[in-house]
Amino acid sequence: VIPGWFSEISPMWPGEAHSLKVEKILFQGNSEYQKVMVFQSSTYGKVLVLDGVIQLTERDECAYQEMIVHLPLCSISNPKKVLVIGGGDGGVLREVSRHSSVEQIDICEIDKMVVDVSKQFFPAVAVGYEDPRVTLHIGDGVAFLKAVTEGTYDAVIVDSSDPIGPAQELFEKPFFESVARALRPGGVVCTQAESIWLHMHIIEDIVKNCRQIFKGSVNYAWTTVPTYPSGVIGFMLCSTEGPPVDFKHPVNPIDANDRQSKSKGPLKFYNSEIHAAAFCLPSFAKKVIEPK
Ligand code: AAT
Repeated sequence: VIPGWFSEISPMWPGEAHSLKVEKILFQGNSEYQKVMVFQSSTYGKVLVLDGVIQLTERDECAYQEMIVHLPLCSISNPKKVLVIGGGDGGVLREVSRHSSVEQIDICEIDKMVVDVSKQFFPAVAVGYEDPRVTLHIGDGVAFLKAVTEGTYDAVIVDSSDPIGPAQELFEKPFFESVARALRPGGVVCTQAESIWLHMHIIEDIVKNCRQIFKGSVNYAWTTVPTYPSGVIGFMLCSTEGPPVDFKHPVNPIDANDRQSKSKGPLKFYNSEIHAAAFCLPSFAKKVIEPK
């Protein structure tokens, strides 16, 4: 550990640790669930860290939040009811609220401290909470989904932390089953699905479970986020049985229906070309995820 630097050390990426130079620690606290820290970095703006793992930086959060939202929402026409699991920082809400067809946005985040700290230190991210369509529920996403009436949502977005700690169950089969139940026929889910460089075994497991549960389509997409481990992160995109969803050919372009973009600023990362490209996999990953 180098003095004055933050290093992201975890058994989930043994033998490597990305480091950022720290200008100033702005917040440190222990919530009921995890250690919460915010620091000012030299080159990536403010950084939110939970249990030693980077959740977002001001400079590159756009890549993750825009992709995890617009990949699913641009793949179906007219999304109306959207559920977000995790995502307490509000960045996913900010992106969902760009879609003018959406009428209801529910979010279930386990840790109120993440919400409060984001509102205090990341106003351009937490701006997502200002949309009147948003209802915040503080609680465990697993329990929340079990109580949802069957067929309620057009889309579920699982913006979860890594499967060590409170998010562990969000990567397990029973959770995916309750997501499928909560979706209408032809509804879509997009979940944070780790890195093809580091976690092929986790991805293989998720893919196997999803193929059993989601009778529509099952796809893996990925993007670049420089401050996430290995610099990339992936998403599992699935649809339930019903009207078919072709994730690789978006039917609901965001450029056409971006709403209130003044308060939120314009899209910085997502566009239709990058949407299609995100589903192209390197050969080593394709062999596991899409075996012929
Ligand atoms: N928006 C980008 C940041 C995240 S946040 C992940 C959120 O999931 C955290 O706020 C965490 O408190 C919340 N969370 C964890 N477990 C649960 C649960 N069981 N129910 C509801 N919310 C939960 C993603 C970072 C990705 C990091 C990649 N290395």
